Amino acid sequence: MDTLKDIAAKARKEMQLVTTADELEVWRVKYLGRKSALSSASKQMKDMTATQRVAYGKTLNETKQELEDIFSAKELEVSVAMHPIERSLDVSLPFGRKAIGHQHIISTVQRRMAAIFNAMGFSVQEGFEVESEHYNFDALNIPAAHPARDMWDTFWLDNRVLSDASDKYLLRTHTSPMQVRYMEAHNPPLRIIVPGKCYRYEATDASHETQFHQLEGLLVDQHVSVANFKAILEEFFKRFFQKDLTIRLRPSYFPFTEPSFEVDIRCVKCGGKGCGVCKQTGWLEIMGAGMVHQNVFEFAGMVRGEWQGFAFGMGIERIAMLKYNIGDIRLFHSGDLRFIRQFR
Ligand code: FA5
Repeated sequence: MDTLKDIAAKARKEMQLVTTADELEVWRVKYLGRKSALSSASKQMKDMTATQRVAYGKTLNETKQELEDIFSAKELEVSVAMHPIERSLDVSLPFGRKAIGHQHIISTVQRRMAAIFNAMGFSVQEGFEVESEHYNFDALNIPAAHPARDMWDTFWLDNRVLSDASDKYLLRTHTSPMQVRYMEAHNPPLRIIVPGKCYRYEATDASHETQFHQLEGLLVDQHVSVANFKAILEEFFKRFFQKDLTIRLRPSYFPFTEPSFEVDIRCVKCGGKGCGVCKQTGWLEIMGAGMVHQNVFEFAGMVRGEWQGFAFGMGIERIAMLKYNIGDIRLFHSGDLRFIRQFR
């Protein structure tokens, strides 16, 4: 027993002098190795009586445990000394910039547009990306087999996965379905905008995507004219592009507006002189619009002839492309961080 105590005392004393990994290894071999004093001491047990062996074995194990503990503690101490960074951690130091996400350019543009319309009294409404055939087409005066349906190449959904199979479902091709949905639930006068994602089953190119965003607008009151529409839109574009811009209306056709127009703005790049962006015409086609068709009021449950209104639908990506001089619509959803990070 005395030998074990001596070994432990000597080992503790020598450990106080250990400062390097090499010295620690020498200590380990001497006190915990196969040929250590402790190992030789354990061999003496074979000459002891059973009672002595129990007591000796207990002290031997305790001594061994103690030496292993002081070895582990010193090992940690030596390792920290070898890696001073861990020991000298200064929590007040500034840390490296973490890469965090930010708003996507489409969201930024959409919010900017919404803020401008908000200031002009329009509230923001959200529709449904999965729409019924009724709201996307029929209630907008586009019955089945109407040739105008060809204007909106549609992703149809498999009805078997939907519980209510009485209507056909699709991914909305435009934000216009919210016109009827909103008018069914609210009485005029009303002013809303509906920003949101739309889908079309069509080939992609620099200005067409299968998935894009529109911002719908609807104003209904007792006396609304095309002049009101033009004034509001001109004001919107002035505020959005922060320039005085001229807009013009060209006759067009949408089954849910009468009359219908395409809206062009004076080219934001060249101011009308003609450039690559406006294909030398001086004008940029920016959206479809018109005076709400009385059939649409009727579909929404209102009395024919009682109300007037205008509606419009503009492509958010197309407007963003003009504002930020972006040459290809496919960049928005490319996931290319070099593009996305420019709009931080
Ligand atoms: C419509 O979708 C009508 N619902 C707009 C409307 C609303 C007319 C209210 C009258 C009253 P159009 O198919 O032209 O119209 O689309 C409107 C705008 O959406 C286009 O001017 C364009 O800016 C954008 N757009 C249409 N298709 C795509 C596409 N594939 N990729 C990107 N933008 C598109």
